[in-house]
Amino acid sequence: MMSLLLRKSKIKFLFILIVFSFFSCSKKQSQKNITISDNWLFASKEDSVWLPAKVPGTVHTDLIDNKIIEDPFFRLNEQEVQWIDKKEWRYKTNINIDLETFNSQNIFLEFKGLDSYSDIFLNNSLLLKTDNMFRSYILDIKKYVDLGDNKLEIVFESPIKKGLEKKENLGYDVPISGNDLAEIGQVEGNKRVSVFTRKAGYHFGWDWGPRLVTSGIWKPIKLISWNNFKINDVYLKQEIQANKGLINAEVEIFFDDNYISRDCFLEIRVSGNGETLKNKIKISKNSNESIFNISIEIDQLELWWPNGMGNQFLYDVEIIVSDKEFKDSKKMKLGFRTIELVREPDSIGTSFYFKLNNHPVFMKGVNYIPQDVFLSRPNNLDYETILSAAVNANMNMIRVWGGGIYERDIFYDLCDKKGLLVWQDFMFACAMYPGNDSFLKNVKEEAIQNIKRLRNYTSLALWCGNNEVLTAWENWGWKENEIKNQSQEIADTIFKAYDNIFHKILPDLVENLDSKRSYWPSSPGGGFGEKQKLESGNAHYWWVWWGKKPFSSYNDSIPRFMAEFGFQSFPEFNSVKNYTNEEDHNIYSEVMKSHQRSSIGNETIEEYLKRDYNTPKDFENFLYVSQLLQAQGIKIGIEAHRRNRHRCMGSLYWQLNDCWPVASWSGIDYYGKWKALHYRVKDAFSNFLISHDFKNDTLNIFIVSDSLVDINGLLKIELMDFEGNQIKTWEEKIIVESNRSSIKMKISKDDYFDRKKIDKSFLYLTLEDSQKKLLAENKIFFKPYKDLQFPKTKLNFEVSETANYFEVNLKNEKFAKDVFVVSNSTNNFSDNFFDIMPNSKKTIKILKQPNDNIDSFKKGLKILTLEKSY
Ligand code: BMA
Repeated sequence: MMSLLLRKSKIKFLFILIVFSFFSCSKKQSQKNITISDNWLFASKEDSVWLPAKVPGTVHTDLIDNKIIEDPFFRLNEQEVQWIDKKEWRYKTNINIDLETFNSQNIFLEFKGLDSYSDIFLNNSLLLKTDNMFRSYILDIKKYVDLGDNKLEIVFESPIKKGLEKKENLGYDVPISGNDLAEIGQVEGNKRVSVFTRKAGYHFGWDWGPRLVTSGIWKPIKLISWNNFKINDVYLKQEIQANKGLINAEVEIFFDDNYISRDCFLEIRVSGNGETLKNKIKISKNSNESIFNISIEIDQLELWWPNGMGNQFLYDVEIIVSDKEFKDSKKMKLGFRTIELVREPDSIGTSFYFKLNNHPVFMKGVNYIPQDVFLSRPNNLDYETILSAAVNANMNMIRVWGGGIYERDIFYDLCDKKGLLVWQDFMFACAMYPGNDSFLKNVKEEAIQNIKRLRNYTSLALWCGNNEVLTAWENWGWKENEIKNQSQEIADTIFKAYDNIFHKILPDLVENLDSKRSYWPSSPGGGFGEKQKLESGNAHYWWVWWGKKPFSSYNDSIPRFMAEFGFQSFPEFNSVKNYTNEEDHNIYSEVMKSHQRSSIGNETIEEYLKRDYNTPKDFENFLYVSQLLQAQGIKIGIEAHRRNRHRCMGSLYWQLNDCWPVASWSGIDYYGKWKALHYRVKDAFSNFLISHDFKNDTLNIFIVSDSLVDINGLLKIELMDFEGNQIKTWEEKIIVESNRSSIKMKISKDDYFDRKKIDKSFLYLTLEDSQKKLLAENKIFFKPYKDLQFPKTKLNFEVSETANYFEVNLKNEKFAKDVFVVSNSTNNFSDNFFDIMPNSKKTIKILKQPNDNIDSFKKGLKILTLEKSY
C-alpha cells in the first residue's frame, strides 16, 4: 500500500515537473544577440580597393594578413609602418536583418570597443561619433534598418592627427613622459599627443614597447534585438554574517514603451554545493524606476580565498526576468569574501595592507601589461596560460597597470577562478592630462562603464587612480618645469585637471557605484620625501636600475607596500632568433638596440652584470647570464619585503609579461618562454620561505610563513663545499607560527666562516615539516659569483617520454649552479635555471606539443651552466 502511494505521488510529481518544464522551456527569449564578425572589408580613405578584414582586429594586423606590410616585430620593421597611424581607415560589412529581428520592438547595435576616433554610418547615415577606446557604445537603430541587407561602415580618423588638433586647441602644453616615442613617428616636430586620446598609453610607445598606434574594431560588435523587457545590468552586493551569505542584487530592467505589465517576475537562483536556492518576486513596469532589488540568503557559506590560502569557491548566480510568454536571464559567478585595505596610523606611519576574510594577507605578485600591442591577438587560451603562470609562481595578486587597458572579461573570470586578487588602475600613466569639460565628461563615462563591468568580480581588490602621475608632478621636476617654461597659472590649471580626475571624479564614482571597494588615488602614493615614502602608502622603488644602487639596497628600503621594483633581462637565445638575423647577434647591434627601449638599458644590465658575474663568453651566454642577474636581484627584493612583513605587506615586481619581443623587466618573454626570474620567483613567493640577513657579524635565519596555521618544523643549516663535503651542520626543531616572519636561528660569523674555503663553500638552508617534507630551501654564498671557484663538472642527462611529457633526467657529482636546459619547445619545463647539489639527481618535465617526437626534442636540447658561461 505504502509503496503504491509512493509510486502514485512520484508519478504526479513527474507529471508536474514535465508540465512545468514544458512551460518554462517554451517561453521565448525576450532578447536575441548576434555578433557581427563576418564579411568585413577595409581600405584606407584614399584607396578604392577593399581588402578582407578580421573583426575584432586592428588595421595593422589586417595589413599584415593581406601582406601589405611585413611583421612589425621583426628586426627594424616597426620603423617602416609609421605611416599607418597618420591615415584614415574605413571598415564595412553588410548586416542581414531577418524578419524576426526586423519585427522586434527594439533593435540596437552595441560596439564593445572602437579604437579610437570613429564615425559610424548605417545605410549611409552618420549615426554616431566615438572618441574613447575604453568605452562601449550602444546605438538605437530601429528607425534606420531595412529588412535584409544593411550597410554598416565605420571610418576611423588618425589618432595622431586628432591628437595634434586637440593639443593645438588646448592652448597650453601638458607634460608627457618620454615613453611616448613620438620621435619614431616623425610627425610635425615630434610632438607627443598620447594624452589627448582616451586610448591605451602603451600604443604610443613605452620603455618596453614599440610605437604602433593602432586603429580598428578591437572588441566585438553585437546586434541586439528585444521585445517587452531586457536585463540591462546586474549588480551583486554581498554580505557575510557568521556563516551566512547574503546577496542583494540590484537588477536594471528595460521595459519596452508599449509593454503592458502582465504578471512579471524577477527571480534569483544560486547554486553551490549541489543544491539550488531560489527567490522569486513579482515586479511591475514602473515608468520612473528601472532598478529592482532582490535578495537571497545562503546558509553554511563556503568562502572564497586567494591562491595559497584555500579554495576559490564560486557560486553560480542566475537572474531571470519572465512573464507568461517571455524571459531574459543572466548568469554570473560570485565568491564570498570580505576584503579591505587597512590604512591605520601605527608606530611607523600609516599601514597599507589588505585583509581577506579578516586575515591580513601579504600580497605576492606582479605588474601586468597587455599581452600584445595588437589587442585582438591574445585568445582565451593565452589568458589562461599567462594567468596560470602567475598562479604557478605562487602569486596572489596581479596589478593591471594604468598604461594599458581595462582588461577583457576573461581576464577577471580567470582571476576569480584562480584566486588572483586584482589591483586595478584606471587607465592613466606617466603624464598629466587635459582638464577641459569634454575630456572630463569622457573620462567619467569611461569610469562608470568600467566600474559597473568589473564590480561583480570577486577578485577585484582595489581601484587605483593612476600610475606614477602624482610622483611625476611632484618628484620628477614636472611642476617646476611648467612654472618655469609656461607659468604658475598654467601649472595650476594642469594640476586642477589632476585634482578633478583623481581626487573628485574617480573617487566619487567608486563611492557611488562600488562603495565596498577602496580607492587609492595614485601609485606610488606616499609622502614625497624619501623617508616618508617608506612610512605610509605604497612605493615604486627604482633606485635599483634607474639609480644604479646595488640589489642589497632592497634590504634597507622597506616600504609599507611595494607596488613596483624591477630589473631587466634579455629573452633567451631561441626567442631572440625569432626577431633577428644572425648578423644582429650583439646587444649593441642596431636591431637589438631597437628591441631595447629603456634609455639606459643595455649599459645598465652590463654594469650590474660585471659587479657579480664574469663577462660572458658570447652572445648566447650574455642573454643567459642577464636572466640570472635579474632573478638574483628580484629574489633579494622579494625576500627583504617578506622578512619585514611587520612593516611591508606586499611585493609586486615589475613586470610579468611583454607585448612584443624585447629586452625588458619581464619574467616571461613575448613568446611565452619563462625567464630564470619566473622559475625562481616560485620559491621566493612560496608559502614558506627561509631567508637571512647579516647584522653585526651575526647571521640571522628567518622563517616566513603565509600559512594560517602553526606547524612544527625542522630547520637545518649545512655548511658544505662544492664537492659535497659537509663541514658543519646546525639543526633545530621549531614552531613555524602562522602568518608571520621571525628569526629562528642566529649564527655568529666566527662559527660559519672559514676563510680558506670562502670561495668554495656555501650554506644550504632547509625547512622540513614533521613528515620530513621539504617546505623551503635556500643558499648563502660568501662572495659574488664571479669570485667563487665552481668546480668543473660534467652534467649527464637522459631523456625519456610518457604519454604527455618528455622528461629530462640530470645527474651530477659536484655542485652545479644555474643549470639552464634549453629546448626548442614553446612550452616551459617544470623547473629550470636551478642548482644541482653535489651527488644528486634532478628530473624535469615538459608538456609535449602535437607532432613532437623524442628525437627532434633531443636534438634541440642544450645545457648551459654558470660555470661554463665565461
Ligand atoms: C614603472 C612603470 C612603467 C615603466 C617601468 C620601467 O614606473 O610604471 O612606466 O615601464 O617603471 O621603467
